Amino acid sequence: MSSPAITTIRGVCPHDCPDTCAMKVTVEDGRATAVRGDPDHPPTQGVLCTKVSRYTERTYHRDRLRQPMRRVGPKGEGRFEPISWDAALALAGERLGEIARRAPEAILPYSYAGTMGLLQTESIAARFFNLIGASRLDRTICASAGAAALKHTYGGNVGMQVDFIEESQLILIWGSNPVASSLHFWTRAQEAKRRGARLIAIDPYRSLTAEKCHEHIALRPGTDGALALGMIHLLIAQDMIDEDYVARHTLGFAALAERARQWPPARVAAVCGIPERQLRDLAHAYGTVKPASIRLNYGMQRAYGGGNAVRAVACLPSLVGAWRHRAGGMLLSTSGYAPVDTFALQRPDLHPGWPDRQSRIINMNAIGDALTHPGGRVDGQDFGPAVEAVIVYNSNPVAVAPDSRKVVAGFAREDLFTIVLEHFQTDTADYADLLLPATTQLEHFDVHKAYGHTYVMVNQPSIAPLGEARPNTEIFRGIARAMGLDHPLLQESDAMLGSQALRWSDPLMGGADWARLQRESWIRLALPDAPFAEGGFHTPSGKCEFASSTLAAEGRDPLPDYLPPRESAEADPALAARYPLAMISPPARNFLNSTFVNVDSLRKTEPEPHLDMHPDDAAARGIANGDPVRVFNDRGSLRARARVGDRARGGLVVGLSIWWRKLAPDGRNANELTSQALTDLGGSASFYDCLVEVEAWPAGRSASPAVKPHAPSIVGSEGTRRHI
Ligand SMILES: Nc1nc2c(c(=O)[nH]1)N[C@H]1C(S)=C(S)[C@@H](COP(=O)(O)OP(=O)(O)OC[C@H]3O[C@@H](n4cnc5c(=O)[nH]c(N)nc54)[C@H](O)[C@@H]3O)O[C@H]1N2
Ligand SMILES: Nc1nc2c(c(=O)[nH]1)N[C@H]1C(S)=C(S)[C@@H](COP(=O)(O)OP(=O)(O)OC[C@H]3O[C@@H](n4cnc5c(=O)[nH]c(N)nc54)[C@H](O)[C@@H]3O)O[C@H]1N2
Ligand code: SF4
Ligand SMILES: [Mo]
Repeated sequence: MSSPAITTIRGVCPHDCPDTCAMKVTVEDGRATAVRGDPDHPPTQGVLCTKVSRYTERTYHRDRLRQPMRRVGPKGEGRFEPISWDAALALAGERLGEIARRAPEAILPYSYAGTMGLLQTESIAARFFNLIGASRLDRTICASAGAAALKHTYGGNVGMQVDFIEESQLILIWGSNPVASSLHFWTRAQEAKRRGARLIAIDPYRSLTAEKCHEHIALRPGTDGALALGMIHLLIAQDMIDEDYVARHTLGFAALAERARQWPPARVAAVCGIPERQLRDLAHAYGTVKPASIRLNYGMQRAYGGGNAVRAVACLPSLVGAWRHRAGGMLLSTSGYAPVDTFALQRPDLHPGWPDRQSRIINMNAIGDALTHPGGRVDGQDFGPAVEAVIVYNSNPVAVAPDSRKVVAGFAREDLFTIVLEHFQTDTADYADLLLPATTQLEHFDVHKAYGHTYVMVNQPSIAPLGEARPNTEIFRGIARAMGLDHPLLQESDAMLGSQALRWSDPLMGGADWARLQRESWIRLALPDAPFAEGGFHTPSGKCEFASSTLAAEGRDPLPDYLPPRESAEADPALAARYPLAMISPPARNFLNSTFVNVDSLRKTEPEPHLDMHPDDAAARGIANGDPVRVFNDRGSLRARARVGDRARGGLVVGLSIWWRKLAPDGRNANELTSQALTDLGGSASFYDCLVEVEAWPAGRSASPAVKPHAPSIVGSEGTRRHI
């Protein structure tokens, strides 16, 4: 008997996580048996998180989709029958071809970051949608408020490098829970702590991270802009400004100082709901301890004023000259450094109207409204054609998009032609007409950049596709062929796409070429350790723009300000009187958005949806720890189990996310309650700008127990939702 052939293949974790780990995949006789962190890749340091350590469990999961399927039952019920690839592609080609000839903008792509690979996201798919002139999707569900803020302040998604965090003496972890969502940053922050650094968490929730920091500032959600302006006020008032750095490398200091004068400590403390002493201590520490770094993340970006809040925080490192040191500055995203050749990958010039007449843009956060819109002119605005076909890949909108009731109503339209490319039969897949099996990262090739470190990387496939699964690129090539589109750019191979993915001549590539990247698996971008020590921001002025020239050119307020959440006592007292509690729904540690929720061993760690509540809020409603509760607002309602304790500050409830609706006891998740309203900058989602009320679920109401999984949702003429 010969021993099994064992090989190790180098890959990349594809998930929407700043850490973008390098993986080593052990393959025995064609089967992946283990996935480990690569010890040689500096950001990974040999460690993967719990979720991805289980990647083989997910890959070979009994429910993996292995063949194309066609819907046989009503939409939402999730009943399918297998069909051949030829038949599936012919069906897709026929339906899409007919719509594309008549009204190309009636076709809508819907995708996000199920994988972050440059090829399996927007390469052939983008070329295909460009060529047919489909509607364009504004991919704003996550990071666009912060991205817009960084663009107006630093000129792009750029910041300090994670590699030097352990040398920081002060780390503000602001709107971020890296223990759950950026493990490798957290490892470095702990090293800094061992070396004497002070860690301060700024978060309305005592997260797994906040509980491990030296201090926790539990401000009211959505008030970060006021906190940052208060810090600016004190830094200036107490002479803690690096005047030389400000004079040489920033724009608009006098105007910013004037704005900050309106934010004295007492006002800030009242708005943020924190003791004034806490603000004073924070400003003093930030103004005196060097080097100081800020790990800013998405918490604050999910409320209306999120863009302005990020702008205000982003001013801080320049005010104190933190950028002078490689362990100082701010890290929100580093994705703007990598010289990705987006034009080559996506070929916007394939669009029939290029460059003057582009297709309409639909904001992905408003998918509920877009799919339920009749089309044409409504309230004086021309929407264009109603959406007739949607192609979903790398995303699970029925679970993750806000205002589920509308999203479900849209996807439930019998006249909507829906294709879903997936690994699993997700909540969204239940509404597909055609469900097409996609390969996982172990089965396909890809090229990656990261948003939490500064390496570009290559993922080699380690196993053959499971069943009949195909890479997204190949599925789009097939759909194009079935529509009779024979443009050669739609048939380029993944290897060819990989060779085009980066601008090799960019100085940041340090002379590396495609052959070297493939040989070495990753390349560190050739950045200076402290990229803005001598200014050189990517803005039009080359300076850190406190007063933004680009915002001024758009006729908007050039300075950062505090804009209260739309759903707050400040902005809407009447609504706050009816729904006095703010709800946030940040990521659960062992899920990755809605990915992994169906992996049994991980779901065991989050056995059911919980709602964290402060003891005062619970007592006022007669709710005890462990009680079932109903959470509701005008958009919908949801059931969860109360977890009463000191994690949520008063006035706040927290439901960790993102559950698959059909795996939750009542067939719903937090997005039943969230709204489609957009943020101030970047048109981002405002998941955490959400007022609710909570009540004890009346005892003995066993007539409304768990709803049967797969239950479709119907929206009646009054907009009321019921399950059948
Ligand atoms: N395990 C795991 N990791 C993930 C994900 C996941 O689902 N699970 N998702 C990935 C994705 S897509 C993203 S975008 C990132 C997200 O990464 P992070 O932004 O770090 O997300 P969270 O870990 O939820 O941390 C956000 C924190 O902000 C807090 N917060 C909420 N509202 C506010 C506010 O108004 N102000 C302040 N200061 N804080 C607030 C929340 O309580 C939470 O603790 O994580 C990625 N990594
Ligand atoms: N209430 C609430 N809602 C939220 C958030 C929140 O904090 N609270 N967070 C928001 C954020 S930050 C984000 S980024 C979004 C995330 O929303 P999504 O990007 O939709 O992320 P996932 O839920 O992980 O779904 C990704 C899907 O892509 C599939 N997939 C993975 N790889 C591939 C592939 O190669 N091919 C194909 N065809 N499919 C693949 C996976 O199986 C998975 O079902 O959710 C947002 N929604
Ligand atoms: S999800 Fe993040 S921490 Fe986990 S393996 Fe992937 S990149 Fe690393
Ligand atoms: Mo995200």
